[in-house]
Amino acid sequence: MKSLVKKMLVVLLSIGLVFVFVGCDTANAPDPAPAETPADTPAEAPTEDPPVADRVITVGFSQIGSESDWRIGNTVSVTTALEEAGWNVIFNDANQQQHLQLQAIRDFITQGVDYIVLAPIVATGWDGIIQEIEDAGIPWVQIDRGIDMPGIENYRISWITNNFEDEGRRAGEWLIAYLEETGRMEDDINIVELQGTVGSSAAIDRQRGFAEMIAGHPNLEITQSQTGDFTTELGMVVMEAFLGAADRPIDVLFAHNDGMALGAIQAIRDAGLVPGEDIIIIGVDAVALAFEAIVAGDMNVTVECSPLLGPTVVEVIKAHMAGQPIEAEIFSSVRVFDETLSLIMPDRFLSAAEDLPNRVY
Ligand code: GZL
Repeated sequence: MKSLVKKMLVVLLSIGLVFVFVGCDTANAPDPAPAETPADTPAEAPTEDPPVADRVITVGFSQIGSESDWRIGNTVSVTTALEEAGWNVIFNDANQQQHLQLQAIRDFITQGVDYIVLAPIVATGWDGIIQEIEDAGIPWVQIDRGIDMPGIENYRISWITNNFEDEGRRAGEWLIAYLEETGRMEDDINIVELQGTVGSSAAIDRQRGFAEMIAGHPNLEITQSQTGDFTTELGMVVMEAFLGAADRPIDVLFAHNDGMALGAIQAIRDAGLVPGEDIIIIGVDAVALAFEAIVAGDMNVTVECSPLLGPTVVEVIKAHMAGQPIEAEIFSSVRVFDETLSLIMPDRFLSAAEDLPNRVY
């Protein structure tokens, strides 16, 4: 049943429908503090405003798209949490196009939303719209990927994210441990890399972290690196190209997300090779399908990056409404799941088979 719901959500999201998740009525901007009742107000004065945290607000959520199971999990987490808070949600899926995010945010401003939640597709090109949000006096929360803009931390009320560079480092750390454990650390290892969306901080930082970890081992060489835009379809197409262009056997695939890794696995099979054996497959996100592939032996490892940011978004907005202090940056933890090293180094790596029942995205 859950997969049917997810498929329905994917279909609706993919045609870019703008949803309005209705909590209750009224979209009036909340007064940050309950209005004081003037002393000379007659006894039949209207009842006090409800506590600030109980105010019904309208939140505009600008989401990148529905390009991966991670993204869909992020959308479900955030919209569900906002809806469960009793708030009105205006959701926009920008179909992985920055100009549609900019347009959606301008619409939110025109509609006079009380808060904006933004998941920025790439790190640049936001200076103008952020000034427009500032001029409109609308508080906003940044989630997921980063924005490169001087003083950005002074504009948003918080950034709820993951440490992408650490995810890249952990992927490199796992590969080195695996090669050591399998006696291949002195071999010449040919690595190909499926990058995420060009210009996104998730891709830039994962690439940097991975490269940093293997830098001390010149025999570990990234021979081909190209974007698959975080999608399964492009992951397959680009892996086909890697295989066709390789002048020596490919030993390792480092994919910036599990979705691209799963597409690459299909290309590896089509080339008559055995994924997980002929080519070591490393992914990031820790989506359920990756856990299933690891348990089946088709994939070797996934580095967790949590999309379940919704509850924290609600906490941050409620704290802001109540005038309470808010952390400037909030990171989720990074765990690494496989079905090999976790059996001998349980302090460093976790078993995918054990955690599969817990996966929710
Ligand atoms: C990471 C997120 C990335 C995921 C992809 O926080 O921005 O975008 O790794 C998703 O699956 O498309």
